[in-house]
Amino acid sequence: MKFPKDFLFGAASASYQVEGAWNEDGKGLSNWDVFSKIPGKTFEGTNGDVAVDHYHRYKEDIKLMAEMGLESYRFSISWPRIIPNGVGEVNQKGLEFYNNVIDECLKYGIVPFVTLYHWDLPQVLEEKGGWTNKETVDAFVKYAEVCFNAFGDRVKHWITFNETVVFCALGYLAGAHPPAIVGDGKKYFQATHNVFTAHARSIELYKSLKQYGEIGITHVFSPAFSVDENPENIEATMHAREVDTHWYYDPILKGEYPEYVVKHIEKLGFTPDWTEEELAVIKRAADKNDFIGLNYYQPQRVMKNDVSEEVERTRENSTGAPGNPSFDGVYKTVMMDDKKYTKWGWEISPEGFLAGLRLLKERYGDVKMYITENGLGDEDPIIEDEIVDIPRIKYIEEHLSAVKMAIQEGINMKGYYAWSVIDLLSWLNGYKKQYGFIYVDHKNNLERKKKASFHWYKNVIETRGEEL
Ligand code: BGP
Repeated sequence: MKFPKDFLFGAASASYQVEGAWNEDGKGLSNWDVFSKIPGKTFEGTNGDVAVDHYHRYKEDIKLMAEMGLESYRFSISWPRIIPNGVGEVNQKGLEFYNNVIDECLKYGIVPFVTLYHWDLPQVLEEKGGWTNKETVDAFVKYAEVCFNAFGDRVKHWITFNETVVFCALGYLAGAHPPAIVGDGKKYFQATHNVFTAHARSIELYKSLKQYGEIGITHVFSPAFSVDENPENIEATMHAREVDTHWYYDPILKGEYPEYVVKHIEKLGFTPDWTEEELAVIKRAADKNDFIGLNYYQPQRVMKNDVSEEVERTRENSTGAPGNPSFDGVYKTVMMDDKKYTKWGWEISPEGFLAGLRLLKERYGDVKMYITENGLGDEDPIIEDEIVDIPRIKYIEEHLSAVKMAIQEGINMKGYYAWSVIDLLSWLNGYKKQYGFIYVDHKNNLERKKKASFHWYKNVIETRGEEL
C-alpha cells in the first residue's frame, strides 16, 4: 500500500530549539532565555542563544528540506519575537521573519504547519505567574489573533499548544522546566485548565475569522499499559490513563473533563478555579476542533506504586525516562527487562504505538489525527565523515509502518512529522541527543550535512511509503 494522496510527510522543529538570535531584531526575553542560564538547569549549561542559527540560515535549511522532498514543515512561532512584552506592541521584525519562513516554504511547495506555543513564554508573563495566571490566557488569545491575521492567508494548519502535560508537569511538579516549581498539584491543574481555556478561545476566534484552515492541539501520546495481569497493576493503569491521557484529551475532544479525575483531584484539593464561562467555551470549542496532533515517543509501563520513599527527581529522570511515581503516588512507570530502550532510557515500541492508537479510536471515535512528533534521540555514529544514523532509519521505518497499519484499520491519520528535521537543541540534553535528518557541525561553524536518514526519508516520500 502507498500512503493516501492527502497524507503529509513532514518533519518538525520548535523556535527555541533552532532559531537562536535570542536578543536580535526586537525580540523580547522568553522564560527559557532566563531559565537556561540558571546554573545546573540544563545539560552542560547549554541554551538557545544561538541554537542552530536557523534565524539566519532558514533559507539554506528550507532548501535542504525541499531537496529531501519534505511535503510539510512543522515549526513554532516564538511569542516574544512577535509580542516582546507578552501583551501590547507587535514587533514588525518578528512578523517579517515568519513571513519569510512561510514564503520560503511555499516557494518549494512545502506546507507550513504552525505551532503557536512550543514553550517559550514571554518572561514578563512568567514573572506574573505564567500559566497559573488567567491574564496569560487573555494575552495568548491576542497573540494568536495577531498570528492568524498576519499569516493566516498562507498558513492553513494551526496547532495552539505543544504538549501541555510536559510544560505543566515539568514546570509545576518536577521543577525541571520554568518556572521550576516542585510538587505543586494545585498550580499544575490550574495551569492545565488555563491552557485548555486559551486553546478553546483561540479556536472560537480562529473560526470567526473565516480563514478556512484547520486548527487543533498537539498532545503527548504515551499510552499506559500494565506491566502484567495483576489486578492491582491493571487498576493503577486505568488510573494512569485517566490522569495522564483523559484529563488532556477529553476537554479537547469531548469538551468536558473526565469525571473520574474531577472527583480524584477534588479529594486532593487540586480542583482548578474555573468559571461557568470557561467550562462553556471548552464545551463549544470541542465541536470546532479540527484534529489532534500526537507526539509519540514511547508508551508507559505502569504498576501500582508501592514504594514509600519518594524517588529523587533529577534532570535525567524527569525528561521522559521511566522511574517516577505519579504526582499523586498512585502508580509508577517502570523499565522492563524484555523491552528495548534508547541510550536515554526511552522505550522503543512501535507495537505500543499501534495499540495506543486503537485505544484512542475506541474512546474518541473517528477524530482526525496527525503524528506531529516521533523520532529517535541518539548520538549518531560518524564513519569516514558520513553520518550513518541507521538506528534512526530503523526507528522511523517501524513507526511509519505502524501508522500505515493504523490507516489500513480505518484510523483517520493524515500526516507524519518526524522529530526533528535538523539536529537541534534538546531542552535539557544539549546538542548531544540528536534527532535530525540534517546534521549540524558545532565544531565547524554550524555547517549542515545530510545524514543517511535524509536520503532514506527522501525515498520514502518519493515512493509514498510503498516499500514500508
Ligand atoms: C518533545 C518536545 C520536543 C522535543 C522532544 C524530544 O517533548 O515537544 O520539543 O524536545 O520531546 O525531547 P528531548 O530533546 O528531551 O529528547
